[in-house]
Amino acid sequence: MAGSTEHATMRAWVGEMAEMCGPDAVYWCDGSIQEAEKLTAEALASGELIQLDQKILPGCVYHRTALNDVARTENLTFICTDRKEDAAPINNWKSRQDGYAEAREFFKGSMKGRTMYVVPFSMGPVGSPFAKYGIELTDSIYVVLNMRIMAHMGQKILDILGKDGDFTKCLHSKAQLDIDKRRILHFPEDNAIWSVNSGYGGNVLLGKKCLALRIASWLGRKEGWMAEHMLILGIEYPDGRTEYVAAAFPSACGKTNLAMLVPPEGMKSKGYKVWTVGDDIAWLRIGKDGRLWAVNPEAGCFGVAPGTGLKTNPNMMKAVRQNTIFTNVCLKDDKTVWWEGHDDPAPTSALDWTGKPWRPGMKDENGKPVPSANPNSRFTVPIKQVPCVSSEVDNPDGVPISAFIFGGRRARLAPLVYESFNWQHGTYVAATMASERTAAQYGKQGEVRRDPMAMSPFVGYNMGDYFRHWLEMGKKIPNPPAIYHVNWFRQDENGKFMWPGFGDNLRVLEWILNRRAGKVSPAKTPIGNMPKAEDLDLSGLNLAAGVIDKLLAIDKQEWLAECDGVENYFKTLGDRLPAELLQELASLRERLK
Ligand code: OXD
Ligand code: MN
Repeated sequence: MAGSTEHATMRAWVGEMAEMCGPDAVYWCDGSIQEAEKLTAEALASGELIQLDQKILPGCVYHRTALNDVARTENLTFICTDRKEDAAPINNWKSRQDGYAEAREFFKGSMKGRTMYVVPFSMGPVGSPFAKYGIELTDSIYVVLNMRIMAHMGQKILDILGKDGDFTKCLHSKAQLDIDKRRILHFPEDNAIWSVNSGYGGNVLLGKKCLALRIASWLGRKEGWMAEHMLILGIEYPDGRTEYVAAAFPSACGKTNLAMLVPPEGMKSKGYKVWTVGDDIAWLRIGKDGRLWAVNPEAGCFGVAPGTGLKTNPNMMKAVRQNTIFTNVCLKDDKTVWWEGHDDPAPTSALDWTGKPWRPGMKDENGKPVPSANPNSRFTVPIKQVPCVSSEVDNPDGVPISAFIFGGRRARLAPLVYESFNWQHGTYVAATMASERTAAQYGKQGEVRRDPMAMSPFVGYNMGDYFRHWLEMGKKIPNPPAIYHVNWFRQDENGKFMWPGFGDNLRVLEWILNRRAGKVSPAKTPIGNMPKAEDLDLSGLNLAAGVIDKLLAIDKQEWLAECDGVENYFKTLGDRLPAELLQELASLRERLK
């Protein structure tokens, strides 16, 4: 099929890429259901996909990636700019020239015997002032079908681009899935992304991390808006009003669960409801009313399966009953799926994510339990299937944000919640956020890893310039969101979590919104404003005596030590670190004395 477009530069670029990659055919996707059915049938026939039980899981399919291709490969991900300092100091860097030259060799002839699919897509509601358009060329049907869920895709994008509209040029080839030749390259100066030798979502669904965060953060700085690694959540009050918050957490902090939180009984009966606008990425612009407005650029969720169950995320469990692509989970003999943390009992006989027979209790040669699903196994599901999806999810203007919430996983130090004094202080709080390593990660347990704004793998330019952009945006937003820090993971002397988390986190969000509404006054502390215990609704929680005081306690010595850690971290960020952040550090030290 030719693809109905008169966009001459687009056609020329597709032709040039096809020449390099050498596919047997080029197919322009129209985004229709018929097309998706046809491609699915082809992928089922070739073994790229496996059919699941269509009575129990209608519209669902199963996919396995290569064994060495199960997660984003940050060490193989580069920002390619003419000057190194424009990408430094956190990103891997290559010059534009070197990036293209090396990858061209890997792409040459890589699609021989395959079809090159041309996937026109929009991040953000089509036609919205927030929307950014892209064309992804790929030799993977799995990628086409995932992009169809994760973005708005098809002929309508070509229509809106017309003869000369701007778009991000995205090129992907599985090639040989050779890890030594795997590269995820971003060329922000050319508005282009090249990804080769991977088939894992985060590396190959180029609209997601590559475009909607790395390239978009670059465009946002240039054009005066923000691309952030944030969920967007609406909280409906008993009186029917809805306020929106956006929140950023590093991985393994329950971001998707927070985005779909179920209010605890007491708050449900008060009349609170929660609505999901987005679970991973927010694009934010200053609205005519002087507030910051957010859209979710994605149309689907690419969520981590293990740990998802009716207790942790009942909304997601309902969402993935149909039209879902499961990747690297456990495949049961009855052609349904399972993973660690699923509510169903473990299957007595199944294939694990690598395709090998699996049974409960299996141990590896070192005596360690063998999981049936890869720890980073995923489901790809349209966000509209989430029962608590917001009616505003397609609103081209987005939703107004009342608060930003940042958090990490800290066994000590950080209290349950605190409020920054102003935007500049909030930028400092977000820029210094951190998590302690858990047993699930390599390295020394308890060691603190800084992950500014949960964006360290996703800022498409210099980190100091990114902080500068935050500070500059703050000056331009007449009525900015207030900035909070939360910690759901504080532990007692015995290493037990003190806060129940999950739905009960709404109790903290309620305090935040009460603060925004001026209904409660805070206790002022050196690190920020904190709730008075009596202003948190703890009814029905049965917290042991003294626990809430511990959750809200601040140890000045620990905080002074934290300041030393921050100072060392700032030293690694180079000379573009804004002086304002050093001032904030100095003021914090002063307040702690
Ligand atoms: C994700 C991530 O997949 O942050 O969302 O890695
Ligand atoms: Mn993410």
